[in-house]
Amino acid sequence: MKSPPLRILLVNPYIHDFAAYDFWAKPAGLLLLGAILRNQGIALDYIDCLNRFHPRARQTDKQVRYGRGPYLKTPIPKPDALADVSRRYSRYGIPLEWFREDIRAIPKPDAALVTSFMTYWYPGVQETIREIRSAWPDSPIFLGGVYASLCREHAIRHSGADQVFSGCGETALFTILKHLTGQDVSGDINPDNMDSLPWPAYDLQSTIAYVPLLTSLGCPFSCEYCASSFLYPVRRRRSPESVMAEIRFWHDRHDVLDFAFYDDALLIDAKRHAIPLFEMIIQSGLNQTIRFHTPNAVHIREITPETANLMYGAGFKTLRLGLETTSFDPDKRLDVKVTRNEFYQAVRWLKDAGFQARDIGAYLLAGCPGQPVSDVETAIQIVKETGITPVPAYYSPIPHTPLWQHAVKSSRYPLEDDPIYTNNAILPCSREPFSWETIKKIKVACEAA
Ligand code: B12
Repeated sequence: MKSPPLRILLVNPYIHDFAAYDFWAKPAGLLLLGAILRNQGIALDYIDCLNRFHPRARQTDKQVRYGRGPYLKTPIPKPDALADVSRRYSRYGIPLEWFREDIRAIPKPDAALVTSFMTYWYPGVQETIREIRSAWPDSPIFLGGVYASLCREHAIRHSGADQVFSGCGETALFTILKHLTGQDVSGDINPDNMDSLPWPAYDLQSTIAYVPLLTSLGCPFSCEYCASSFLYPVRRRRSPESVMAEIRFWHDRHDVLDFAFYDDALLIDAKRHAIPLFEMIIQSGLNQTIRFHTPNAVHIREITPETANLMYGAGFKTLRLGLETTSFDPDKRLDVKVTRNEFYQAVRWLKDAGFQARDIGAYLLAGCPGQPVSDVETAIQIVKETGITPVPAYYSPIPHTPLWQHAVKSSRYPLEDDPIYTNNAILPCSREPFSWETIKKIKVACEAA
């Protein structure tokens, strides 16, 4: 097919927050769109405001364990809405001057595509869009991603983008291309068939410290606090062969050693999905050199002696388990996934398979509406008895989830007025004004021997 002579700029925006860390966080969706555009013959520029490996960044601290590491940061004033929070607020990412220079160094784009993640990071999205606009006032700016999907109306009013796209980016992309070229450009991809999609263009980065793997979309559970079933109502999966080919590609061509699974439900229906994939990895021999991580957590109930042995054998190094809470009361709404015995058993099987306790963490929700701190402390105790690490996951209220209305009622902030209040760092659903006390209590409980 004849390619339209276009040039498109992709931008991963700044984060404004009290804390942020590159915990294998890459804009997989935006770079997937980049790969589709590149296959259409469209010229691309990519600016990653969060690039830890920017050529002007100091060479120290580049590579922390397994590719993770701290972002560059610049302290900035807090938004007025968060004035009562006694913590420092920063712009995470490259200094603004570097961004300004980089953006003026590229040829004028026909359009800019900006992605977004956490709802409460929208000030970083606004700032990024403002900078693009000031450099290229005539280029249309399109916004998509998680914030654009969860807070569509807010993004339309406040992001500064010319158009906001919620949901599936592949479909949006063809609308954008039609708008820019006047032609139908659909290529041969079908968003419902993940195997028809190219692999995200991680090679647009200056350094590939690790590669995220997305082997499936969606989750069969609908936990009250989670937006997965709103964002991906239909579950889709790739074939194990396609995932294996992608792993091989990044390792063989780009020497990538660390891979992070982004799936919401990696181990679900393991017989047809994860197990054949893990077996292929073992057969390939790549398990001797590469390492896998599950920062987005796996379902504890799906850990069996078989999956535990295969994960260990395939080269999984750091594991996060989705425990969430240990108030194992079937009427409570946060713990639909697992019982106490299932948790103990899963940890035993993982250790028997060869995992070191220190490489396994269990996520525990903290700061949910009506959740007493003592619940979290008990959960921390239960996790510590097994020798693995409790990892607090501070609750961020998310629009379109079942818990949202309850969160709105319990919060001391007007959550519906401004997504800035959904920042999990300020425990928005606890009744008292922000104080370090609760967070300190949880930290101390996690650290105590
Ligand atoms: C992987 C993941 C992570 C990774 C990092 C991801 C990253 N890149 O930063 C890790 C594990 C580190 C992580 C951490 C957290 N996460 Co998270 N994460 C996800 C997850 C599972 C997938 C995101 C993803 O990559 N999806 C796949 C890609 C392909 O999708 P996508 O980016 O949305 O892109 C598609 C479209 O949006 C669109 N698109 C994207 N950009 C653009 C641009 C344009 C112009 C267009 C047209 C389209 C478009 O096209 C793409 C293809 O269709 C989502 C849930 C989900 N299922 O989406 C939660 C999610 C985003 N995370 C969430 C949360 C709460 C967290 C944590 C705060 C958890 C905690 N309590 O500790 C932490 C904090 C992160 C931090 N502060 O750094 C929440 C968001 C909450 C909020 N208020 O916004 C989500 C929604 C999960 C949930 N609980 O419901 N997360």
